[in-house]
Amino acid sequence: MFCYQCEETINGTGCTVNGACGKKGEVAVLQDRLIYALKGYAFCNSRGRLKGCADPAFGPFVMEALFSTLTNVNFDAAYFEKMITETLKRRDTVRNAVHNGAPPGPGAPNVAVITYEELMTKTADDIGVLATADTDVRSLRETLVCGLKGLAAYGMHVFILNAEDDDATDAVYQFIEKGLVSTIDDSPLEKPGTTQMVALLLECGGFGVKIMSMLDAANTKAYGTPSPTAVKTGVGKNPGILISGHDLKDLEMLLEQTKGTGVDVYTHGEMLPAHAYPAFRAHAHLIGNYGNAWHHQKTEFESFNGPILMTTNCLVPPKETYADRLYTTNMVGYSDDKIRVKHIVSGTGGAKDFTDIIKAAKICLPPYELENGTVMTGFAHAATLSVADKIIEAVKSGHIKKFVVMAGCDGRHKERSYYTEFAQALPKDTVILTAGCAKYRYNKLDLGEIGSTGGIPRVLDAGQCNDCYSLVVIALELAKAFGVNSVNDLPIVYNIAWYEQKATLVFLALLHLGIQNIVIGPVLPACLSPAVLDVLVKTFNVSKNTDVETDIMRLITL
Ligand code: FSO
Ligand code: SF4
Repeated sequence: MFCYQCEETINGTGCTVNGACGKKGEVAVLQDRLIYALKGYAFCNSRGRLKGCADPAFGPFVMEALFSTLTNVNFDAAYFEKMITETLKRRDTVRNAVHNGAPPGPGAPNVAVITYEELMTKTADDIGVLATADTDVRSLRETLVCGLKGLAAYGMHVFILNAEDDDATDAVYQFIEKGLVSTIDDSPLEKPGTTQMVALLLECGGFGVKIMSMLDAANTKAYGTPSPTAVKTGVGKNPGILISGHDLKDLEMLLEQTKGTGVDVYTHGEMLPAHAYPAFRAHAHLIGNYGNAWHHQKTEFESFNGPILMTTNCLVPPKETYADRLYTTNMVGYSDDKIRVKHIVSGTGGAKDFTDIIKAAKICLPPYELENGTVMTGFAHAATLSVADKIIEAVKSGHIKKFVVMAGCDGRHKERSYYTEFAQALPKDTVILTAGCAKYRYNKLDLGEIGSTGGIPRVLDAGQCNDCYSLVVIALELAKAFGVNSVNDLPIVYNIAWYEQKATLVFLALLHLGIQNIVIGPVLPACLSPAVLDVLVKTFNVSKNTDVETDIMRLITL
């Protein structure tokens, strides 16, 4: 196997035997085969589009398949075998339609004709990341594939909420198709700096902005406008179900089905911002948020005592002590030699039956209390901009000197303590704007409020990682209010933490918006070759974080 799609990749270069995330080599090569099959499906569908016979279900299927290959989503070999079979079946249907049932000509690329049996003999060297020999072309292709995975993940949430806007959604699907096809185009490519591939990366970022805005609108339409909310971190006396991941529709269905059962519901990890939506707050049995970011789950799932529903990433291979209380849904899955995690399937119209989980919860002990306080969330764009006057006044009067965007992901490497220390070291006239699970490194610190104005907390959590969109809206509105031409002229700096491929998409989205001087860490993505990185440095002045003192000096003091 060879996988270097996430921050944890071994030695900063690539996982080659098993993944640091727990993904087995066998599953990694199945994921490579699925991606290869998807490229063939995209190729044939692009031909079908020209002839008016494209597969109308291409978009949702490809999004689900791409999402399943994101870090910490699916560890189940059988799932990938099924998806490869289905992808090839769909590819053949559309290819046959293109050729009116005739066999493809001798010039057809291998991705368009390879059979299941042939594909299952292919190794990572044949069809995976390293199959592209040129390191810069490989870098551009794999960065794009990571961006497409992020796009697919957010697109899937829009799809699940039935919030697709036909034209916009179709443009996203066509871009995913174009992006996948671009990775099998072996015609001579120009070198980075002027290549079409760099343009494609920025185009991917543009679609990232679009899909995050659609998801923002979909969430607000379905669940109301988020507002600042103090979420309890303690526990009640009833047994509970813990829901993790990003899927708000699953939370909606779970809350409905647990009503009046005596079973409480708690959020975990990236589900924390759900508490800020009026539709969820209305449920008295949604008690609070249990625990911290995803990588603490081995201890937190154990002490929770009740069932856990994992709706998206980030799943860590479970311990046997709680594996029988763990359930997956959507494209999440886990199985190994000893454990097969139970999976909840979708029925008609996406309906799910959580009866088994609720039944299991009833015989569990209440959660063991880990802490007992509150944590704030809900500073999405509408809430933050409703106090724009106060914020603008605080900037003008010098009470706020800088906004520091510290969005992104948390992770388990010990260097991540940098983010806690950086937040603590920031001067008191700075405000942290955050989204994503990166917030857990500082959202429980008492960093206080802004000087004399009061009422503006120094950490404003906009929500899940896709709610980075809110941070963009806030920046654009502040630019208007201050009458500057570009968000780069605002007193906003970026110190982003990344872990997986949704963060790659968010990063590309920021570049698409022309944001300069972004600092990322705790390491640079391994997929960036020196030449591609050089383009990003020269065009956007992107850099890696260093140490707290140096970064405070260069981002805040100077
Ligand atoms: Fe975190 Fe995991 Fe939301 Fe990611 S839970 S790391 S960027 O999957 O998706 O922020
Ligand atoms: Fe390694 Fe990350 Fe790939 Fe897992 S997802 S195999 S940790 S690079």
